[in-house]
Amino acid sequence: MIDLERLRSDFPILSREVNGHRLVYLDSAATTQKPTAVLDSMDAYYRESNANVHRGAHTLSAEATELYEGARTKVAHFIGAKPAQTVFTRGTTTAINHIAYGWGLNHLNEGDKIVLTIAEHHANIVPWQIISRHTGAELVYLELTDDYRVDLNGIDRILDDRVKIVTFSGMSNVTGAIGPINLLSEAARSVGALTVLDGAQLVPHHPVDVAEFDVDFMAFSAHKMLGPTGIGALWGTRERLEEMEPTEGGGEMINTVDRHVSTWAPVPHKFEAGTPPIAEAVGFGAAVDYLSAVGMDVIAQHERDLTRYALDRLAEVPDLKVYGPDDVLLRGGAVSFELADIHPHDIATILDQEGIAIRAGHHCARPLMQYLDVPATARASFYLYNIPEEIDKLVSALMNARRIFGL
Ligand code: 7TS
Repeated sequence: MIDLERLRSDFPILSREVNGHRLVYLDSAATTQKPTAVLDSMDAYYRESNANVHRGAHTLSAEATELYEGARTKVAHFIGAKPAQTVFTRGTTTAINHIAYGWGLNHLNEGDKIVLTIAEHHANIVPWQIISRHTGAELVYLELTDDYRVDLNGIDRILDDRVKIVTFSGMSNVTGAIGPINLLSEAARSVGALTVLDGAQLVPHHPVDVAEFDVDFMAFSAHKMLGPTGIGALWGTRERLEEMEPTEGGGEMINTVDRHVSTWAPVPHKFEAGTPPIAEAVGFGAAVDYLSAVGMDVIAQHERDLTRYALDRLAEVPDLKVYGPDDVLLRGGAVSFELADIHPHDIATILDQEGIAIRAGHHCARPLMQYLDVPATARASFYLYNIPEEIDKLVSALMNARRIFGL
């Protein structure tokens, strides 16, 4: 059990007011709030140890390097991985771009196929479209079942030896649906394709041991798991990271540089050109420390309880339709919905008047919106600091929205 009152007091922003109401933050799928431990770690780094990493022999530089590499070790261990296979990136988007440009561009050819699901975030669609334009490889989409899960029916017809990459999210930022990670990676293996797991929504909310997934790459973002913006990670198998080309050249990523040729530093540094986001890495390390101290199992259970409560309470609101599975074992706490024919942006604006932050829009998943045949949805999303009272406030604000629209 989480002592929620105590935990919430670790997040200074949760006690602020918005439009005369105590903030109800239900937009953690977009980005999460930050505990004091994360803020303090970054502040202390700048106040006490600020220097560039992997360079000068002076004390501060050594301290900064130790903090930066120490953060890598923390983040790697958080997902059951080795630091040498954990690359710091700007976030999930950059991590997937590294794979697309670093691997895809050099290994894909005309006639090859990239298989993805219709529920992907643009971060896991657009880089592949660009690579497809460069290489002639074709994008093939898996669609969804009636309960918004990836439809594996007919996957045998789709998967053949032209498929080189199968890429999918661990949890949808729109429907909240989880997986099926292992079924997709097994299917991909059976035709020799490599697998990319977009862990942006999975890693923050579930215990993840990457060794339990038979995937080649996994990407995630610090800011969705209590850490700062501007940093995330790309995990890969040693073999794939070795065969991947660097996508950015510059300082830090080289072994030798001559006039016309250079050789690369070993992985993970090969992919970290330039001065890295050092304070952000420190904050990322503090974030995973915080999550581990609470316990990822405990967090996942808390979110399942909250999501169950939210789905039951939302079912009381007339004309409200949820786009996502109902079984909380098959889904996480991103709950997309529509309310009668009120535009999601109007819902979000009305809720904001009561201090309630939700997201409305296409959630960077336009192909999914087209597939669901909606222009946009409203989305409430939960994290470890949310409480049932906040869901009650959401529901009464939605009832209020109905009244405002004369329903
Ligand atoms: N993949 C998924 C599944 C996501 O939810 C997001 C961000 C990304 C990739 C991209 O992550 P970034 O950190 O590189 O931007 N999702 C959202 C969202 O749902 N609302 O705002 C950002």
